Amino acid sequence: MQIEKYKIDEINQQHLAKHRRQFEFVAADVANLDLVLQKLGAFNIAIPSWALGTGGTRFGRFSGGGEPRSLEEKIEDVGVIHALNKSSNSISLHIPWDIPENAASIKALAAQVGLHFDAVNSNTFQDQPNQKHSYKYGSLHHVDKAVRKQAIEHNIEVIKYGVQLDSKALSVWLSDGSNFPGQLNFRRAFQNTQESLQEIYDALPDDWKMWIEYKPYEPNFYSTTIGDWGQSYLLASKLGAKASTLVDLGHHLQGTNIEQIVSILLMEGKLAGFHFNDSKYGDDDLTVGSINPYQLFLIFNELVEGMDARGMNHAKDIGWMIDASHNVKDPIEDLLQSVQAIKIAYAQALLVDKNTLVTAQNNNDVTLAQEILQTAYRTDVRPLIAEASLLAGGSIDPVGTYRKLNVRANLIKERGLKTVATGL
Ligand code: PSV
Ligand code: MN
Repeated sequence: MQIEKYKIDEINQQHLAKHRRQFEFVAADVANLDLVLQKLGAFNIAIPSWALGTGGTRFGRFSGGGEPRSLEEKIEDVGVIHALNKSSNSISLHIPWDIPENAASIKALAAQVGLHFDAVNSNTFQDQPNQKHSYKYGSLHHVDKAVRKQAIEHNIEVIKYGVQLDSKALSVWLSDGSNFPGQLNFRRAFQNTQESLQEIYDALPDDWKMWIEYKPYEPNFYSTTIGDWGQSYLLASKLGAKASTLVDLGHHLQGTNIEQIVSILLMEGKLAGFHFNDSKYGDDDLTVGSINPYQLFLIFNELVEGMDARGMNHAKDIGWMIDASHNVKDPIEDLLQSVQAIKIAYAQALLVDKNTLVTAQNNNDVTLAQEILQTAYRTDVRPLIAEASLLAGGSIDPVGTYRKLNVRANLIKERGLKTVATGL
């Protein structure tokens, strides 16, 4: 289904007076208001094709109704999200969960709802039916060259799908690792990974990038071959300028200072982008900003500062993407909340009084430095987000509008109650 703009406008109209009051209150104190609104309007976050169905855990999966049954229906759902928030103009495909059988018609369908294709993701963490070699003991790091070759070929095939869709990046996450001490020669595993990635890298078109994601554990519980940002960075450096490190917020041990990692990667020109989610314990894949919104803000503070230092375009020069999997919520509502949380953190980071912060840092005025960050963080920027959305033709309140329009009930009517989307 598609949401007609007039329906969003009608609902906006009902909330307009209240929105105006709230907007004017916060806008009065925002320096460069037009610039902030313009930046918020330009900011988009890609939606992963595997997040549109209800996610599961290893204990089970409780599917919701009206889940997309095909790539076409996933594109429709992202179209719904984008119509509401005007900040989700691309979709990221995981191959082979979502194979674009007819790229031209898939591209045309996406374009109809204002979407294009973000990075394509390879999958060598699961065995597929009829696959010759198993990935039980890894893929690109495998001791057997034949397994590595199969995984390399899969990645090259994914690039080919991406080229047909005008994607510009291959996102690689490997589950390769070991479960027990002694299982693996770390050095060999790393070297095999590097050699395999090099072959994939050599197959990248000139204007493509390779994003290398790291993760400390799971599904392997003793070691992961690309376990942290250092290992990813090392690989990306050896591979060359097209390769860089992708930060998934859930892929850190508790207490890790992610914002510092982001700052250093950015300084080195090796920050590819993000998989946004939130977590309390491990890779929980919870709604962005639902557990630790302050950390999200601190990450965005480093991003804005670091990107400005390098003269980068906030909207375009980093890959922004959600990677969440919701077990109990309506996936579309959850994604709307995630995008909203990201925009809130971004807007707050744009409000940081940078000049005064630099002076405070140079004077070792710790108290003032903290005050400056927390003043920005404690500003209710939601009316700024709503205004930017309104200006772009979206909704003042995406989740509220989604509910008022009974989108899920319509999807259930259209697709049925018992549908299951591809993904984990
Ligand atoms: C692995 O946990 C991961 O973060 C990778 O990005 C995968 O592609 C994705 O999740 C699969 O859900
Ligand atoms: Mn991820």
